[in-house]
Amino acid sequence: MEELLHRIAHCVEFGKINKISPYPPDMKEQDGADELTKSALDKGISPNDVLTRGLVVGMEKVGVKFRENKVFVPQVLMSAKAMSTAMQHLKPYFQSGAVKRKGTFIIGTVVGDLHDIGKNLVSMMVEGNGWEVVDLGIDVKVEKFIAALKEHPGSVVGLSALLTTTMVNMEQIVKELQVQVPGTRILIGGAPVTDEFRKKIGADFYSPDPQGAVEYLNRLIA
Ligand code: B1M
Repeated sequence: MEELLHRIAHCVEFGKINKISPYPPDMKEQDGADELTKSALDKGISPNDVLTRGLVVGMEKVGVKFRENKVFVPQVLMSAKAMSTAMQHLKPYFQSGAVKRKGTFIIGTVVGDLHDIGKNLVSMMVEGNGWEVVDLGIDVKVEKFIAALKEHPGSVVGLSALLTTTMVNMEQIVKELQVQVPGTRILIGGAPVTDEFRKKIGADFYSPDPQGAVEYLNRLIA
């Protein structure tokens, strides 16, 4: 069992989706996250173990390597693809409640801003870490965050901005959320954002990268 979970983690870490996937070249024609996850479940390994001791372990390793500039965006995207392909096998267990998500994370790029590459990476890493992610997309107004919070009470909110002209919109969103849905935890990020700015606008946490976002969320439920 340990060996199989280790292989699943390895496939996610190196972005090996399935047997026919040519990437990475040194794993050509080997089973990928897809086949190994199915095989683990068929062998009776619990879906929770497959998730937390296999898939999530691989995704965490990628997050740390990305933070340390040891891998880059394309590798993270391949890992996320391997993860999401494997997750299809776990879907029925999530639906039946046999596997529980850690919590819900609502994320969006703030109003006026159309950049979504960084936001998508955060979204994928958080999802790959066992959280349910509600991705509201780009150019998101405060009303949409509030509506999502009403639908998913108690969720943590993530705001992304890439422009100096739109990071100021974060302030308005944070203030409004604090009034409309008090107690909501708000995490912010994006290239021009800093911790100093976070303090100024009263958000709860700033992360410069996806792994920091994952670690913050996991600390909240520890
Ligand atoms: Co735009 N753009 N862009 N752009 N664009 C930048 C951001 C810019 C720095 C380019 C430049 O001038 N050198 C500049 C901003 C200047 C500033 O305000 N300081 C700029 C500009 C000016 C513009 C336009 C105004 C250009 C124009 O039309 N005149 C326009 C604005 C449109 C709008 O949003 N209203 C515009 C448009 C675009 C495109 C649509 C063409 C395209 C976006 C496509 C897309 O996202 N689907 C685009 C792109 C691609 C860029 C650059 C080249 C790349 C951004 C990116 O994706 N980086 C960028 C220049 C650059 O960075 N070299 C630029 C990769 C990504 C992985 O990093 O998004 O920083 P990043 O995300 C990181 C972290 O920041 C963090 O994690 C991610 C992974 O490490 N992170 C979070 C992000 N969100 C987080 C949330 C968190 C936590 C961490 O918690 C919630």
